[in-house]
Amino acid sequence: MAELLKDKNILIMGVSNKWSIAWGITQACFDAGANILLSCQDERTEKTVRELTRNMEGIKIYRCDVTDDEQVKCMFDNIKKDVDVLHGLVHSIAFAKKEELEGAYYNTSRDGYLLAQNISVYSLVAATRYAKPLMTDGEGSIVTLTYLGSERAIPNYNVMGVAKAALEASVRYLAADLGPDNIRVNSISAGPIKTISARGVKDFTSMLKQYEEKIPLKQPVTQKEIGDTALFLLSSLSRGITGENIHVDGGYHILGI
Ligand code: NAD
Ligand code: IMJ
Repeated sequence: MAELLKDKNILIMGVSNKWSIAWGITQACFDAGANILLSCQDERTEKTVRELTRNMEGIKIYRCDVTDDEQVKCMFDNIKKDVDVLHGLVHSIAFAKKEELEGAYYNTSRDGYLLAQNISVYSLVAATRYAKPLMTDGEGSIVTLTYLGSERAIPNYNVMGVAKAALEASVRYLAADLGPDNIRVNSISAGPIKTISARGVKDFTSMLKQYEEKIPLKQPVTQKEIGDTALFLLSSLSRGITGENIHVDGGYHILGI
């Protein structure tokens, strides 16, 4: 797999720490020879990411809070100056208020609903708009991360499930928009993984245990497995695939439970 992304410039948004799914994707892409560009939310995550990438030569790091249009624009302006062309974009960002991730979905506040959509969905639309003019090499691949809670009513996922449904619909509309430019847009529906975004979630550990007992492949998925699927979607091996959602969840979604 050493050459799959040789000389390809891949922007990965959403690395915070070594548990981040985006970090698993970064490692897979780096090992496949990509030139990696990372974007982090704030000063604190940037510091952690600089430490994580200390020995990875050539990695570029940007700071971008996706709720701020000016920061998104500024990051892509800087990327244009630094690399001129982009081949891949990975969006691995989601956020909802903690209090909206438990109890009944009908208690979701207007503010909490809009915040989840803004950070978890609109950010993909905005990043795609800025990435498109940089994908000038006759090919491009955009990958985002979703979860089964978009298709099923999974306890506590609530407003995030509705945001992921909108994210998956956005993948289809963006794929239709960008197909003529040979830019593909796909999502990976990952099984539960203990990242910082998952750790604080109500009943997460008991949910993970139930999932581990039931999954056809018997092993919970890891950041590395998500990374390898992202590598496939970013590479020309997947050149016939767009608008698709690939479940990387050990087969959990096929079960009738
Ligand atoms: P994570 O906490 O490592 O990643 C979430 C990222 O979102 C963080 O890096 C954070 O900085 C970023 N973010 C939040 N608000 C932001 C903002 N305003 N501006 C810029 N960045 C912002 O957790 P993760 O589990 O790696 O999540 C990555 C993606 O994977 C998310 O879309 C999540 O919904 C999805 N996902 C996670 C799981 C799981 O079980 N962990 C399963 C399926 C899908
Ligand atoms: C999150 C909430 C509820 C149930 C959940 C999750 N299950 C899983 C997750 C079953 C697997 C993790 N996941 C798929 C996410 O997309 C997490 C998103 C998230 C997590 C937090 C926790 C901390 C916080 N806000 C968050 N926003 C989004 O304050």
